[in-house]
Amino acid sequence: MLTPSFSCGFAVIVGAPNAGKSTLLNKLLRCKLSIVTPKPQTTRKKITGIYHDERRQIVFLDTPGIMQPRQKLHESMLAITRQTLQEADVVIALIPYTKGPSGFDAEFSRELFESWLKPVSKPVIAVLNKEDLVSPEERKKTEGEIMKRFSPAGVLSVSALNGTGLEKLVHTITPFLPMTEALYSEEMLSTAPERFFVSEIIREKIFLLYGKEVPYATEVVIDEFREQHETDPSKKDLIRCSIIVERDTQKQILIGNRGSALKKLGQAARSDIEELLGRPVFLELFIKVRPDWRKKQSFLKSYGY
Ligand SMILES: Nc1nc2c(ncn2[C@@H]2O[C@H](COP(=O)(O)OP(=O)(O)OP(=O)(O)O)[C@@H](O)[C@H]2O)c(=O)[nH]1
Ligand SMILES: [Mg+2]
Repeated sequence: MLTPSFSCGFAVIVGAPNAGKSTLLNKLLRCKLSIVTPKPQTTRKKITGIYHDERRQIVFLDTPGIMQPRQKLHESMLAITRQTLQEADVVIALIPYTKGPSGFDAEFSRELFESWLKPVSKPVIAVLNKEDLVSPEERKKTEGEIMKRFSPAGVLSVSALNGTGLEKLVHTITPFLPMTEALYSEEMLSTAPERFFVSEIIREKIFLLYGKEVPYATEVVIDEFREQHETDPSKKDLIRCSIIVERDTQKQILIGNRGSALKKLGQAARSDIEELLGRPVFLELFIKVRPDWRKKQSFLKSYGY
């Protein structure tokens, strides 16, 4: 009897900020691994999510959105996206449907295919996202247009938000993966450590709770993650983190009137962290001012960029 074939490889998700890359990763994995907010440039680092089923293992890599860099932090984010593309067996070019005559951002898509994907020489599947916003006729027309202009190896539409089209996406990806056994054991959802996800949850809450300026000027660093429950189950784990901002005014905004904003942030973050870890934690947040950290190589490096 023939053994059923098994495929395993890397699918890198790239696209503009807000295209829905992180939403797609989470929906495919049925787990909230990558943070999602309505604000662009939410994701700053590579996020690994491992999809398993009986026929394949797909290591999805979510990346920072491609934009015009306006500071050193952006350059570091784009370098992460560029490096991650090198790992791909197949690239998912995620293009959201937009209102307007062409149905998608034609100019950005040309830039994506010409400047980013062509030099990488990997098979590309164009995935049109947010299909919930358009009619079936518009979908067909835009898919045809994308195929005509950029000749990807495949084109299809999904709604990362509603989960439609994802089964087809998984099937479309599979032929591009090497036929080889699984790289990771079945219970593994990611290769990143818990503390990384903890810092991302805090960043997400900052994006959701504060206005326009503060989230972009903020970084979160875990200073201490003391897993006390292992030695003494009656003790909660202790997580101490620094929230880095660029200016004192931003620190004041984060703290809010008599600490009310920071308290809200801490509560929202702790609740999600406890859900992720499946155990109660003490969360301590400290705010530090590091002038112009986004422009300084030494800071960026120490924050993992
Ligand atoms: N209507 C609709 N909205 C979606 C869909 N997918 C994502 N969104 C929304 O688009 C916004 C951005 O989603 P993200 O997943 O954070 O986008 P991203 O591409 O990861 O963005 P960056 O990390 O900033 O590059 C969020 O408000 C999502 O809820 C979709 O299929 N339909
Ligand atoms: Mg994202």
